[in-house]
Amino acid sequence: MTSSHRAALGENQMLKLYADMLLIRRVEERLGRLFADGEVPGFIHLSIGQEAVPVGVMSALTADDTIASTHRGHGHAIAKGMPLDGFFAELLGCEQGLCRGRGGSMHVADLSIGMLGANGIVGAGLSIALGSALAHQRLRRNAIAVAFFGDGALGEGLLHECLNLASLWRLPLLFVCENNGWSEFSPSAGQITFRLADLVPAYGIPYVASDGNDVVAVSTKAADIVAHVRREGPAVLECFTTRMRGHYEGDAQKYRDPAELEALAARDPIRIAKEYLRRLDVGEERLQDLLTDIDCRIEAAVAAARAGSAPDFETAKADTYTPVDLH
Ligand SMILES: Cc1ncc(C[n+]2csc(CCOP(=O)(O)OP(=O)(O)O)c2C)c(N)n1
Ligand SMILES: [Mg+2]
Repeated sequence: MTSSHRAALGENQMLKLYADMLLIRRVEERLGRLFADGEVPGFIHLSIGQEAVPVGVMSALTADDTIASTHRGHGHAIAKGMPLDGFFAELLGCEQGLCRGRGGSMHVADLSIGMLGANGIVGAGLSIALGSALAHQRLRRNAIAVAFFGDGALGEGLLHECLNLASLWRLPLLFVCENNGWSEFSPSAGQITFRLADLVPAYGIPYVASDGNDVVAVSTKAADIVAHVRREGPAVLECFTTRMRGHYEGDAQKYRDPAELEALAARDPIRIAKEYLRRLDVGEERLQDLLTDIDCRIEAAVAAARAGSAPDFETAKADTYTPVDLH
């Protein structure tokens, strides 16, 4: 990124990026506490440390664009504009949730905002986004699709199929790899023998890398590459980022070097964004007001979700099993 790019972001734009990241951070910190208190059914995977990727990419999208996400999908959902009430109600397994409590953390979706769903299957969002991009193209919509995926998906055959088809059909599809160096409890370097930067040229589509913890870098690169996808077809953006928490909440991370964990604070995307704001002379008081406002919105959504009701057993069962006549 050039210095002119850095200078191009004014106070209001920078504050918006910061606020969007802070919202994700505070939502996930709140979720972490709710999970520890036993209020969230199932597992949750927090994206703390990776907020600059969804916020930076979403800053280049329109409401008509669609995204498909991963098991670590809260940040994508919120950055795309998912309403907090429906989000928390879904995470708490309530009928009032966006998927009536059937999806939960790993399958939260909201088609009305183009969020096609988090997904518990590694790599599955790739083909969902590809289908959405095909629909955009065939129906001549002025929209693109974005597939978020982790570095763990680099070992999946589906990635090859999607890169190949997207290139063949010149689909309006942006592949966004969130490379946090980990796949569950194993360093990706021990599982993946190639670099995405070396693979992508074989498909004849552009590849761009970004510091995934610097929201200015991500948003600047996303603006350029999204413009390319709208004009010409598929591209890949790889964001190098940091998973600041365990693979899932409750993961003690004994497999991680304490020195690596200690070094994470310096790479915190919220801290990096704050430095930009300080350089723009945005005062601490303004940031404090922002935080208070975000926390109020979150508490209101949590209270509403707690007042929600569990799905009715019969309808939940009907949504889960298809009656089969065995005779
Ligand atoms: C097809 C499939 N294989 C294996 C798993 C088990 N699994 C869940 S998360 C994960 C690691 C994913 O790593 P990555 O894609 O880098 O995402 P990250 O957790 O780092 O965000 C694995 C192997 C799965 N959910 N789906
Ligand atoms: Mg990973």
